[in-house]
Amino acid sequence: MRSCLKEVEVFIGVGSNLGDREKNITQALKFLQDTPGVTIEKVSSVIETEPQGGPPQSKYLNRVIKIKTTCSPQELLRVLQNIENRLGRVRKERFGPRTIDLDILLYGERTVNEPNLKIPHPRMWERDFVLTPLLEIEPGMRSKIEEKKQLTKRREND
Ligand code: A4P
Ligand code: MG
Repeated sequence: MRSCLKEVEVFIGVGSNLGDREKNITQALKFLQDTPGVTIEKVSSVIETEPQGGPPQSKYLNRVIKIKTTCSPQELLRVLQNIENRLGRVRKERFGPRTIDLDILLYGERTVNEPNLKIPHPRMWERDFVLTPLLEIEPGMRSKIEEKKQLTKRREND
């Protein structure tokens, strides 16, 4: 049964580097828009980015969106994975090329640390392909982003 939750602001990272990348992203947003309990609030510009990590692969298109949702974190993960599957996502190798990748970046102020779900997304603070579009749609997050970036850099240098 669907849990009765109040609406929460959530940021989602969207990436594609296989097939018709723009079409994949547009279709993913349409599926998300059609999901009960999900309202798309803001959509960043699309940026083309060099792949980070994984095997040699082609460039990504990335964007970040802000939604409001009554879905719990686990329900939202299922919704996103269902959309990835509908768009033909095949999971072969970690960080490998993909028609679409939908990651939950932030879910309100909540921290989730479950085997299949970590929020905030563990690698978001070191990724410009996430932070640049996030800042575009949520400029109020600048100081939080700077603080987290510094923390990540310090940890890397330790
Ligand atoms: N999972 C845990 N936490 C989350 C979360 N917050 N949101 C689990 C979504 N999923 C989460 O993901 C693997 C597992 O992560 C899922 O089963 C879920 O239970 P996946 O999407 O199946 O596989 P993946 O994407 O290859 O792994 P992962 O760890 O999600 O990779 P990333 O960190 O998403 O990195 N370079 C550029 N320029 N642009 C990109 O978009 N993306 C990646 C993928 C690498 N390099 C990139 C880009
Ligand atoms: Mg992913």
